[in-house]
Amino acid sequence: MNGFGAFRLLREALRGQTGWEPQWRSPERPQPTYDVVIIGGGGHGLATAYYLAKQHRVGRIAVLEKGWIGGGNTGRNTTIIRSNYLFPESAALYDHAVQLWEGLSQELNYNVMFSPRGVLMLAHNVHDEQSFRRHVHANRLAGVDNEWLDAEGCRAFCPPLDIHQQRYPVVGGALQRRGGVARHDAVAWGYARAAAALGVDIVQNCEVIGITRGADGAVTALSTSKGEIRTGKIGVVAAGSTSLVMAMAGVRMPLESFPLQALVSEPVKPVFPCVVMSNTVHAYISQSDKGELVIGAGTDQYPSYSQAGGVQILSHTLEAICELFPMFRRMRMLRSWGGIVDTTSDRSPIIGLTPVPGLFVNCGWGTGGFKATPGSGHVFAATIARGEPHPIAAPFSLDRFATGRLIDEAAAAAVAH
Ligand code: FAD
Ligand code: PYC
Repeated sequence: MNGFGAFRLLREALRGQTGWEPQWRSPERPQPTYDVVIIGGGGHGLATAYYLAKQHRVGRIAVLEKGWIGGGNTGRNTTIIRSNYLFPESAALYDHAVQLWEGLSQELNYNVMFSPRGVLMLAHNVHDEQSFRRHVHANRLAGVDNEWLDAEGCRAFCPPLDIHQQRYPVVGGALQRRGGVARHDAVAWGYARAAAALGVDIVQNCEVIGITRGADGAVTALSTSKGEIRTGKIGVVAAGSTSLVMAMAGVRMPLESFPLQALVSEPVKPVFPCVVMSNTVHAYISQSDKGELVIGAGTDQYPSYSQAGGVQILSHTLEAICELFPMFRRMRMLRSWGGIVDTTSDRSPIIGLTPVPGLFVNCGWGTGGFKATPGSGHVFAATIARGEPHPIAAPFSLDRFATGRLIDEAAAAAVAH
């Protein structure tokens, strides 16, 4: 911080922080009419609004958020970014996102702290090794970086890792060097600021409570906690609450909702250089720029809407982390939380049109949607604007659950769900 910055900080502290300018416009109430309304002010919804405003001439756009922007899964996730999925359709979708991550801070003129420090997925047995090697080959064929490391290679890449312990011996791992992490709330704030600058209304504390359809079945309006809004196009981007919101329009979704939990340790000096995931033991770990170890678990085993952390799940995960990284055994944990993830039966998202004219949906990212935020927003915006699926989004249509053209990414989804 330079001298001017320090002086401003002191002045604001002394006068009760009254001089800060908000980073984005956030009107208290919505307008009575919009051309497009996005339900959900998470990263995906805000990114959708940004690309709609920047790349498509669709008129007036609003993002309605029932709480505060980024307060859903966007602000609750462990920020792992990678594109090493098995099928070409998925590789195209997730790598589209990684390519956008690589230039996102410049695109938004906002530091989202994208840090491609490498994501290592550990193999503990022959089955893991076969599965990951298959992913490595498939990814390379699709032009996505991924490489197999033997156990010594894993240890060299991540020195805190104990590859010889008895319980979860490491036989190797798949490494995506372009993978990494970003700062989750900066992603929401960066998209919000850029979208608002292009004229998008971002209305917080505005819950959608009803969707109205006309005689032809098409959407015509929304009821919200801040009044009625007329609109002909609605994009539902309400992870965790998708089934509830879509039910307002009479659409039943092929989704199940589960809590997914994570926790952070006390902050320490930089000790952990990369991201490590172990699907087999349901644990993954990285270190934030604040110094906290960021640790996550698999989903709870039964559906619910509880966002509280549960000791039983977290203690299982911490036991596994302590086996893999014995040097962390004496670390103290600071806090834990959960977020509600919408999961599909093939562990792939749903992006596109719905049976209701004017109603579009983007959901089902399960435990892994943060990594897709820019790509998801980009292709969903094009889908809403044109009224037909963007080519990258086309395989992820809702009707694949009727046609049977599923994209089974259970192994690549990594965190069990
Ligand atoms: P959200 O950020 O949840 O946004 C949806 C918004 O809709 C919410 O803000 C909600 O308040 C709002 N909303 C809902 N109903 C209404 C309504 N009726 N009216 C108005 N607004 C409404 N993904 C990864 O890729 N990597 C990870 O490392 C990772 N780790 C995770 C760890 C945890 C603990 C959790 C919970 C998730 C993790 N994920 C991860 C998944 C990822 O967080 C999500 O897939 C992603 O953030 C979804 O983004 P979104 O913008 O769609 O959802
Ligand atoms: O999708 O890579 C992922 C992930 C890691 C932790 C939670 N989700």
